[in-house]
Amino acid sequence: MKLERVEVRHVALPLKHPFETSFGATTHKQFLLVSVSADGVTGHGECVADADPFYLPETNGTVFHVLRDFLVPMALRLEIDHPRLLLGALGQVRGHEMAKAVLEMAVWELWARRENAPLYRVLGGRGGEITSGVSVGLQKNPATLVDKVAEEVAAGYRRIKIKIKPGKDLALVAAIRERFPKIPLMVDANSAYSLADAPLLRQLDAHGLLMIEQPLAWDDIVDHATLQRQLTTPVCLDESIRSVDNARHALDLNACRIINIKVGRVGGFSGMLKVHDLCRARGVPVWCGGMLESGIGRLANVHLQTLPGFTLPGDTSASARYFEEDLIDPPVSVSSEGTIAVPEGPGIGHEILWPRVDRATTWREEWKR
Ligand code: OSB
Ligand code: MG
Repeated sequence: MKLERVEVRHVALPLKHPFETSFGATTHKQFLLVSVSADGVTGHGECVADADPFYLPETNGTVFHVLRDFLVPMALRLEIDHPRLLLGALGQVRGHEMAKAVLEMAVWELWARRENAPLYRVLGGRGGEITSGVSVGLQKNPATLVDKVAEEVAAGYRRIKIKIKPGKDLALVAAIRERFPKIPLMVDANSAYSLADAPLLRQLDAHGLLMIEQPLAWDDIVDHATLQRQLTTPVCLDESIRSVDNARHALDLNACRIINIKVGRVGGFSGMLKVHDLCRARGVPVWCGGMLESGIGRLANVHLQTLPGFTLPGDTSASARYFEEDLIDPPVSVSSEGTIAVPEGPGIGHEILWPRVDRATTWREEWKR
C-alpha cells in the first residue's frame, strides 16, 4: 500500500468541566487529527499530545513539526506491506512517540477499513464488550471529591481512580475509604513525588488500593524500583513507559507490578502490541490509559482493550463525561454494569461527524505523494 495523502487538522473541543491533575488543569481538549488516504479509502488517528509539555515533552507544536518535516515525507515515500512495520520504518526519527503513533494509528485504521473489518480484528482482539473505569480529577475539597466518586460508582464504573499531589493525597483517600470501604480504588500522582516522600506514600498501603500510578519522575525507572520495595501497594507506570524496552527494563528491575498502556505514548498500535505481549508473557496485568480523547481516540482505546492481556478496567469512560457533543455518532456510552460495547463497523466502527469536526477545526494542512 502507498499513501497518497496525509492531512493534519488542529481540533479544539471544550471540556464540560476542567480536568485537574498534579501538573495543571485542562479546560479545552486540543489535539491533532491525522487522516491518511490510499486507494480511495481514508483512515483516521487522534494524537494524544497536548498544547503544553506538562504531561510528557511532546506538544501539538512538536508533533506538527516532526510530522511535516520528517514523518510525513518518509511515510509518503514508503511502500507499506503491513501497518505493524511502519513504526520500525520511521525509526530514523528518535523519540517523538506521539507523532509516530498518530500517523501509525491512522494507517491501521485505514487498513481495517480497506478490509472492511473492525479495528479490533486487525489488532488481534475480539468483539463483545470491555469493562470501564474512570479517572476523577482533583476537586476543590474532599467532600466534593467524595460526591463525585459516589456519582461514578452509581453510574456503574468498575474502578475509580483519583488524582493526587503533595498535600492532596492521604486525606482524600481516607475520605473516600470512609464512605466506600471496598470499592476498587487507585491513585495517580503524575510524577508529583520524589523518593523522599516514601514514608508518606507508605501510609497509602493501609487503604487497600489497587495500585499507585506514576508517583515519581516521568522518565524514571530506578527510583520507582526503590520505592516499590518499600510499598505493598503495587506501583503502576504510565509516563515512564514509552517503548517496549522501557517496559522490559521496568519489569526486570521490579519497578512496577502493573503497566498502563497508552497507544499514543508507545509509538502506536505496534508499540502497544509489543508492550502487551511482553507483559502477558511475564504475567503482568496491563490496562488502557486515557488522555481525555475525543470519540475518535476513545474508540481506538475501546478496540485495543479487547486484547487478552488487558485484564484490568481502563480509563476509557463515556464521551458524555467530557464533551457536550462528541465527534462520533453514536458517542461512547457505558452501561449500568460499567461496560462498553465493542463496535463491529469498519475501522473505529462509529461514524465520524465531519460537520462537527469542521466546526472544531482551527487549522489544517495536507500533503500529497
Ligand atoms: O495520567 O492518566 C493520566 C489525563 C490527561 C493526562 C494524563 C492522564 C489523564 C487521565 C485521564 O488520567 C484519563 C481519561 O479519562 O481520559
Ligand atoms: Mg496516569
